[in-house]
Amino acid sequence: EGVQPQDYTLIKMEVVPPFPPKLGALEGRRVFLAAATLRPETMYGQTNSWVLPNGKYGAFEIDETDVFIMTERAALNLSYQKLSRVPNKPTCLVELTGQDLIGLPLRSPLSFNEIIYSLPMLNILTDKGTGIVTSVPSDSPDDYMALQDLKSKPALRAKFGVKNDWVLPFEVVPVINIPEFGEKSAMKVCFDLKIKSQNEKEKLAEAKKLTYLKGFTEGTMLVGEYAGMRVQEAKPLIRSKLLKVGQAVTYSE
Ligand code: A2H
Repeated sequence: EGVQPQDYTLIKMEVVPPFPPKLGALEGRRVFLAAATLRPETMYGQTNSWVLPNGKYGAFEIDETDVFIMTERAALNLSYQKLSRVPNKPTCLVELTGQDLIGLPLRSPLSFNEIIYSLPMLNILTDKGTGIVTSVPSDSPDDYMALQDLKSKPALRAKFGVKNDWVLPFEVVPVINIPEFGEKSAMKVCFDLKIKSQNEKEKLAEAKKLTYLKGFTEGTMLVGEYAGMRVQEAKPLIRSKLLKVGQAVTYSE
């Protein structure tokens, strides 16, 4: 954890029923993967969610109806932020591993893809955010390379039981134009830096720095309610709207 508090937006990615046997105890509840993001304005371009296959997760009671799947650490933080049925104490209904979550169909706010799937990523940190990440390959180099790896490596899909239909139909969806990098900035920067896989962490850190800063300062929205607006201006508007309609909550750590 850094010195500065980080203010995330938790995107409520709804698990589409019927639930698989592992989630059977949650039947009748509204169950969400709670994904921590710093880029709520990119949610139009979601293609999947990421989980750490051997990571430990739980299904935690947020209120009478809603259940969030995330790490226990995040559930504890949320319980101090009034997001727990029992104040200051997380209630875990089901213990889960990341592998249990792979292949869950999700309906996520603002996403042009109506149904997306939960997929494995190996670079997820369990001591940051919720341990669940929503994937926007147009604007995140990490997401772009992890999705490319799954698309191009049948053995990687097989290793984690990932079906072709959860990955192959999903293309990069343009969301933001950056003058220097175009409308698929993550793809362009990964290509320019000759990044070959999600394992090239140093190069990916460089790619992230380039796209993250330029996206915020020079990016323009291409889609959605605020198409044509600068990212700087659109970001707080999109975030507020997601919070207001109950499709997201704030989370700081
Ligand atoms: B961002 P910071 Cl489009 N492990 O969301 C690894 N990465 C995690 C994580 C975890 N436990 N929790 C969150 N993240 C990712 C969107 C996005 C993000 C875009 C572009 C850049 C970007 C879609 N993925 O992040 O270390 C989440 O991915 C680049 C920094 O707290 C979250 O925002 O600064 C970001 O990292 C938080 O990283």
